[in-house]
Amino acid sequence: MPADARNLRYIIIGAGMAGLLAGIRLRERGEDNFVIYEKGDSVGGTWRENTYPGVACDTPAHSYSYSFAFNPEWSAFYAPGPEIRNYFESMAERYGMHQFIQFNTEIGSCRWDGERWHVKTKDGREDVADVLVAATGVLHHPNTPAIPGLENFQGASFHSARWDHSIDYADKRVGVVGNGSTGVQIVAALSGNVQKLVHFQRSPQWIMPCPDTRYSDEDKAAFRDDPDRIEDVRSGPEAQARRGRFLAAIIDADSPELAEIQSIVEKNLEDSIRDPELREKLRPDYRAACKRMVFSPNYYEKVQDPSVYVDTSGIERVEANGVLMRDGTFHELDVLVLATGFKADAFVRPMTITGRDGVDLNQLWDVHPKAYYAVTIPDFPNFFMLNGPTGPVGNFSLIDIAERQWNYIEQLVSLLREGKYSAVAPTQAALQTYEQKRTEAAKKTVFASGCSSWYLDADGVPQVWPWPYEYFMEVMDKPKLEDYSLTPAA
Ligand code: NA7
Repeated sequence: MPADARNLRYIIIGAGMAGLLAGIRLRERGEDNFVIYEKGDSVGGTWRENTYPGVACDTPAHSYSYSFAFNPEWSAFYAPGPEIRNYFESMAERYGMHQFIQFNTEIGSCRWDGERWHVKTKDGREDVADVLVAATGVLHHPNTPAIPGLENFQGASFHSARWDHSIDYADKRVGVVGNGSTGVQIVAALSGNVQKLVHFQRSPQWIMPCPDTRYSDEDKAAFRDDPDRIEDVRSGPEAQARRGRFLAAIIDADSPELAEIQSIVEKNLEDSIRDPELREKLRPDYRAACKRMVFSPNYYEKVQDPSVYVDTSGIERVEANGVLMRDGTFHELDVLVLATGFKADAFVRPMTITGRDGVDLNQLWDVHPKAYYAVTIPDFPNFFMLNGPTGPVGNFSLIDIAERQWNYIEQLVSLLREGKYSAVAPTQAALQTYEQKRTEAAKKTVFASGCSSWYLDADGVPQVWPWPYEYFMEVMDKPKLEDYSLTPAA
């Protein structure tokens, strides 16, 4: 136990990448008065839930690793989902996290009583803490589409994050609704491995080609022997150039960088799709990177397999044995996969979080979720979010983001540990200024250049970090205490 003036108790919600990070960091400084509540039965969050064929992370594996726990054993430049899940399980093991995690425990509500957080689990248990950390993930609650007749389908139908592994797909006619990163990965993986595959696309997606690089035993040995090689993949000149180009492109839709990305994805489409009719079906009418960029080494190749049909004519309704399209085409199907994304504005919800003087987070977030620099909220003292609303999300490593946010949180928490203050929360004015600046900048990003996506709120404003990543690094480096209201300890 560190020799702090105050021995704080912490509650962390979620044992995915970010919750484990918080636990590991606390443990590292000798803290043991904390618990991680996890509603699932194992660690890994999104990598535990998404087990569909082809699941992989589109951030390079060496970047999608904790900065303090490189993994020379990644099998590929883009790691497959099961390997990432194993990585987090091994992290939980290595850093002794299991003793702190309570699995199968869903939190129902959290209430600030003026001094501490009172947390109630769905099964009726109660706990109290000085500090509450929400590490509940970004894309977590499946979005079930309102497609007429979906409930009448007699075959197997499920969301991509609830993959049914009991089915032998080889002799099945499978439909996949949705062509975000998930739908594209599923179709590429199932193509040629099922009897018939229909990919239902409401809006086409630009596809960024990416290398399908597998690491050989020699590569892994080299990474093992020289961690600088890993550092180079994470932040060497190539990584910096890639990140820099992408960043410049998203924050300015008129930048030469976006023009370059546009020409890459257009060339990918022209060079890869032979049939002109299919090529036009797959050609978006909005700019590259407006929707979250889909990376794929093989979707265009796989979608041209004779067993695959891309239907863009719009779903009229689902019937007992298939899907009827608006142009009258009927696709008889045995399985219907809903790769239809997530409720991206849920964050900690549906938990009830009640702050100072009974302020309800759900009401505060009625229009859209807000948080000061994505981490803290006025009237919710000692409450911190990892990968909360308006943080950088598009195609960056969420691990790097969470690590920087933890560094920031850690500095605020240290004010409590020192015993001078009992509560810390940003001021309303600080959040307002942040939101105003952010909204103005967000309207200029490529995400607002004319497409629908899960980045946009009801008014069409992107709920994202609209500035350079360097600025995020800078603000996470040191909290501006003048933007915080600090309650002196009694
Ligand atoms: P996304 O990127 O939100 O994609 C969802 C897809 O589902 C997208 O193609 C949608 O079409 C489609 N969709 C959603 N509702 C419907 C209905 N009602 N009818 C037809 N099609 C529909 O989710 P993903 O799971 O692919 O990816 C989520 C993130 O996971 C990804 O960005 C990475 O961060 C990892 P639309 O484009 O809206 O026309």
